[in-house]
Amino acid sequence: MKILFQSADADAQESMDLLAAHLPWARFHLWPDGKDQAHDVAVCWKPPADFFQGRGFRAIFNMGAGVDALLLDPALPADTPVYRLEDAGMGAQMEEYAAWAALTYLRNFNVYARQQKQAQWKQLEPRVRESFTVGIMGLGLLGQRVARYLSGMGFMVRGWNRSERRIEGVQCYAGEAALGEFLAGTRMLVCLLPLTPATRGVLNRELLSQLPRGAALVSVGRGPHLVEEDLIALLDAGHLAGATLDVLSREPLPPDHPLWRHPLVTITPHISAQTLLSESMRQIGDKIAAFARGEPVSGLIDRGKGY
Ligand code: NDP
Ligand code: OXD
Repeated sequence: MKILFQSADADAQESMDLLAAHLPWARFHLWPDGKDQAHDVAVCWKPPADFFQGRGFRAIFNMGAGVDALLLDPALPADTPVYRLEDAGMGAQMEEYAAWAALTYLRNFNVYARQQKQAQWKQLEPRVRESFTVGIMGLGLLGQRVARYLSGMGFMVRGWNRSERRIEGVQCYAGEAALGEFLAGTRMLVCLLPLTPATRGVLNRELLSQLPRGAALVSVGRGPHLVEEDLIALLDAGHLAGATLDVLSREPLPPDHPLWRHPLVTITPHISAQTLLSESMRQIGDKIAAFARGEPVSGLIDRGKGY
């Protein structure tokens, strides 16, 4: 089997070497080496415009959970199966990130950080996590992990998803009709949806206004879910108390973007769940080995749904 390996990240060679160690029987090229040869399989992350042109891959393995950028590539062959990373060490990180945000908003640590800048010594009313409800949009692999983790910590947790879910300790809502009820009781909203035509711009003024006054937003899915000017307007109006944004409409976020300096906004550079090379390459190695044996491979993207 011949594998064309491409990564926009600096550690492309290291990643490919790790994968090659799992698949000693395969032959590898690191893009753009071997670009004029035929390959059976592509392993890629943020491929350049000419990566798919005229290449008859039998399968494509995405080195990430989200495939939104890949599916927008006009040269992506329509009938070639695309597989994504499933958790691969990202779930534990997402749990930590959501827990950090939940504790921050529960205990007003963001407010105390602002107060410190003004040498202000002022205690706020205490709150307990049993009455602080975290709502998670998207109960897929990562959303379910976050839901279970926060529920285990003692937070009230609810989740909203396209299809019905049953998760112990988590109040589950499904479909558009249940969205309003889900939002009305959510103090901290975590977005873990994939980016698709149906979810682009979903975090807009209309939706965020349905959260109770004083709620917070944690955006960790993809930047284009959020209409950033709507968020700023709701923060400035006092409807939302804070936003923790790990994904932005433009990454890196330009230095002059108003979100950088907004007092109620915390920004991290797309690190809520980073790719762990060793776990990711082991998983992709297992997927390619199963594919080579003609066995079913998990993590297949449904092109119709867009994730
Ligand atoms: P999954 O595909 O496992 O889960 C997606 C979930 O979203 C599914 O439960 C799906 O519902 C639900 N969903 C999809 N569309 C809609 C919709 N229109 N309305 C309601 N629910 C919907 O993905 P993962 O959990 O693995 O990852 C989620 C996203 O997290 C990724 O797509 C990626 O964008 C982002 N991500 C961000 C990272 C970061 O560092 N910031 C790291 C990794 C991922 P159903 O069950 O019905 O299909
Ligand atoms: C992913 C990501 O989708 O890192 O895997 O954002």
